[in-house]
Amino acid sequence: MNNQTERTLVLIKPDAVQRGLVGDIISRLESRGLNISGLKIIKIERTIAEQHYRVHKNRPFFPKLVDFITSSPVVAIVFQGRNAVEVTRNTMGQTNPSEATPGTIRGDFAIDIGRNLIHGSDSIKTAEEEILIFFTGNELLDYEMSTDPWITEP
Ligand code: IDP
Ligand code: MG
Repeated sequence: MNNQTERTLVLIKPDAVQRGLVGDIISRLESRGLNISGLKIIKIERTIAEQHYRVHKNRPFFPKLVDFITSSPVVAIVFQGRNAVEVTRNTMGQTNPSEATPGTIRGDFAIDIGRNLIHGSDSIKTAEEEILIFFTGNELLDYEMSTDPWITEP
């Protein structure tokens, strides 16, 4: 990874998996030029969900959020690329899908804040912490794509 390359954690949430939107969501992020460094389908344990969402533990929606994210499998992905954190957040759209811009994942496929399809890390620091919750080092690959020079100016 060069010094402009970042990694970010994406969770394709249970609603998106159940609605058959996994391929579409991956495709949107892949098409922007992010590369998949790690990927797996998992059922999140309650203690892991509580750790992942610990910043929200005093919010009224916390119990329902943990119930939801542990209710059915999620697809966990580490995307890698230039400005991966910001690019992923912009592609996801606003937290509340009712306010999300059309053209974003949430703006095109969702209407309810409790069913907003996708998680993406909100900073480089958060990304580093969240990736460690879901992936071990040997599950993450750092590799060149022949298209890289056509995506980012070297
Ligand atoms: P983010 O997913 O866009 O980063 P956060 O503020 O980090 O949004 O909230 C984490 C998740 O908690 C959201 O994606 C959403 O599923 C849920 N959430 C946030 N705010 C509310 C709320 O006011 N009511 C219900 N669920 C919420
Ligand atoms: Mg967040």
